[in-house]
Amino acid sequence: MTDFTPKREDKFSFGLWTVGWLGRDPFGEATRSPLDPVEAVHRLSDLGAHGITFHDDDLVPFGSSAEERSAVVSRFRGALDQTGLAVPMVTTNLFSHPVFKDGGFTANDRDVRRFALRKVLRNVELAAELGARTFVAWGGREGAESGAAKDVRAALDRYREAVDTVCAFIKERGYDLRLALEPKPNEPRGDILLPTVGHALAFINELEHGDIVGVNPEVGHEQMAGLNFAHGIAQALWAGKLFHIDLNGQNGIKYDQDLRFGAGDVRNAFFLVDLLENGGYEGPRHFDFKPPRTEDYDGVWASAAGCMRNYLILKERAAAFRADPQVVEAWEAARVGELSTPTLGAGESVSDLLSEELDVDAAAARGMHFERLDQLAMDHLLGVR
Ligand code: GLT
Ligand code: MN
Ligand code: MN
Repeated sequence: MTDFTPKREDKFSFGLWTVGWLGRDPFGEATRSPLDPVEAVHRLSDLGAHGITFHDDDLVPFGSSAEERSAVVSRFRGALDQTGLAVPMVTTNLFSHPVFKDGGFTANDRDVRRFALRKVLRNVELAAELGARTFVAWGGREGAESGAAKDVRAALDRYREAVDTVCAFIKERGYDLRLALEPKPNEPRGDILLPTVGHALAFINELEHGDIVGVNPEVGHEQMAGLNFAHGIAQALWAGKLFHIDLNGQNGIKYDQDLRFGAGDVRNAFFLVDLLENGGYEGPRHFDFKPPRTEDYDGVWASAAGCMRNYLILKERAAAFRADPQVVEAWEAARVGELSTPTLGAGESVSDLLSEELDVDAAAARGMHFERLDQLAMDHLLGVR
């Protein structure tokens, strides 16, 4: 057993907007004072994180001049150089300013769409300059409250046009950058376009430059829609499209809670970590959470440390589960491995299949032994094995 101390090679990263969230919500004012991005870099580095991510506006306030921007970026870069913290991902804020009240890429107002695209292209340059490999696009304002106000098919045309334009720009400049779309079902819009991992994957298939577009699913966003997050992640991995991930906690179908990782559905978190560790995902383990507004900065850093600690605990529990001989036996009994055998044998024809008979009563009577296997998983998760 380890002491669950995070190390750089664990590839943990945090959004500047997470530890920097001031606690402002629709019902109340900020409960914390602003956090200097340079301080965030140092604190995260001390906690053992590997990277920090940000929206353009988290680092460089909206409307800054070119001089102000370069002063802020060079000060931030100084902190990165001093600590060795990386910037694995950068994203653009197309949701806070009132100009984006009807969206960025899919706003009905064409001037706004053109402004949004310029804002993203400029931020792509900054991402490349800081060595980011992933560029996230969360379209929180791309949606509607009213069925009459949005032509969804036209909006998807414009969404596709924007994403393809950004990707063509990335390729033209030769940047080593891929785009990751982040789905969310609702909030802040009544209904958001590309609401789930499945919708985003289908959208990517319609793109001209889909080869460099994948997804950045967030735990709570799929769970807000009542979906099984680990299943969504498995499908994204299966499609070769899991470019990045937002880890946090959510308790069921309600507002976006953004709890620290592990604080929501812990069973799903266990199977998720098992999948990430064994399913070929090699990207950052990125936390997108909001330290509750009850906390002062001590609580913020305790919350950030808790995200990483919970991931490492679940990783250790998943490894113990897989190494348990009784689990191996229970897997066998549950025929888990049998699902990897193709349904038709090599060279077998459909007529061979049609000529075969099954004793359906005998097959129907066979128990699947899933409960024993699941209880072993619970025992490991709860730490009693
Ligand atoms: C915003 C949202 C997150 C996204 C961020 C990236 S911004 O905080 O709630 O889920 O990942 O744009
Ligand atoms: Mn997110
Ligand atoms: Mn969220």
